[in-house]
Amino acid sequence: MSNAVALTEGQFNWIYNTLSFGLISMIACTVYTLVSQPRVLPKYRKALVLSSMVTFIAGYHYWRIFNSFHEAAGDGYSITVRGANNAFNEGYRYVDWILTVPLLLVEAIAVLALAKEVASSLTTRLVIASALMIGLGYPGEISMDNNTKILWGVLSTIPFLYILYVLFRELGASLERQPAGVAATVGRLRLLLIGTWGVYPISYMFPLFDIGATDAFVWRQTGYTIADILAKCVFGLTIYKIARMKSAAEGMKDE
Ligand SMILES: *C/C=C(C)/C=C/C=C(C)/C=C/C1=C(C)CCCC1(C)C
Repeated sequence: MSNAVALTEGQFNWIYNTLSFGLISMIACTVYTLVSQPRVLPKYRKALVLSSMVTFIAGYHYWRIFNSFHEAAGDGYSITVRGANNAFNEGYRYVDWILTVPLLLVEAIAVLALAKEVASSLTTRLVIASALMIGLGYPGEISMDNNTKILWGVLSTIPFLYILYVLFRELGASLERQPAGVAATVGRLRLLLIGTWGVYPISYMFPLFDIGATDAFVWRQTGYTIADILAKCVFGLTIYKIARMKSAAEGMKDE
C-alpha cells in the first residue's frame, strides 16, 4: 500500500481552494449568526448560539485540515496520507463531527421550541445515536482494507438511519404546530438535513469504488467539504430564517 496520494497540480489546487472556501464559509456564517441574535425573540437565540458554535468549531477544524493538507504535500503535489508526522490528518473531521453533529441536532430541536420533556427525550436519544454513528465510522475511515470499511460503515449506518427516522417523524409532527408560512421552511430544513447528511456516507464509500485512490481522495474531500458547508452554514441560515419568521408570528417588531 502506498503512503502517498499522487495528486496532479490541478487536483491539488482544487482541494486547496475547496478547503479554503469551507474555512471562510464557516467564519462568515459564525459572524452572521452571532450579530443577528437581537433580531429574533430571546427564546430562539439559543438555536442561533448553537449555530455559531457549530460553525466556529468547524472553522477551527477547517483551518487545521487546510494546514495539514498543505504540509502533507511537502514541496510537490503528492499528499502523504500515513507513515510520517506530516501525514494528512483525516482525524480532524471526526473530532469535528463528534462535537458538531450533536450540536446541530440540539440546534434543530431548539428552534422548534418543543415542550421541555419532548425536547429532552429527543436530545438524549439523538446525541447518543450521533456519537455511535461517528465513533463506529472512524475505524472504517482510516482503514485501508475494503472489508473493514464495509463492516464499520454498515455498523455506523444503523444509528444514522435511526437519527433520520426520529428527525423525520418528529419534525413532521411539529409541522402541524408551526405558524403559517413557517411549516414550509421547516419542511425545507428537513429536506436539507436528509439530503446533505446523506452525502457523508456516499463520500465515505468513494474508496470502495473502482475509481483509483487518487480520484477517491479528491471526491471524498470535495464531498465532505461541500456537505459541511450545506449541513452547517446553509442549515444555520435556515434556522435563522425560521427563528425570524416565528419571532414575527409571535409579535416581534423590526426596528
Ligand atoms: C457537520 C457534520 C455533519 C453533519 C456530519 C455528518 C456525518 C455523517 C452523517 C456521517 C455518517 C457516516 C455513515 C452513515 C456511515 C459511514 C461513516 C460515516 C461516519 C461517514
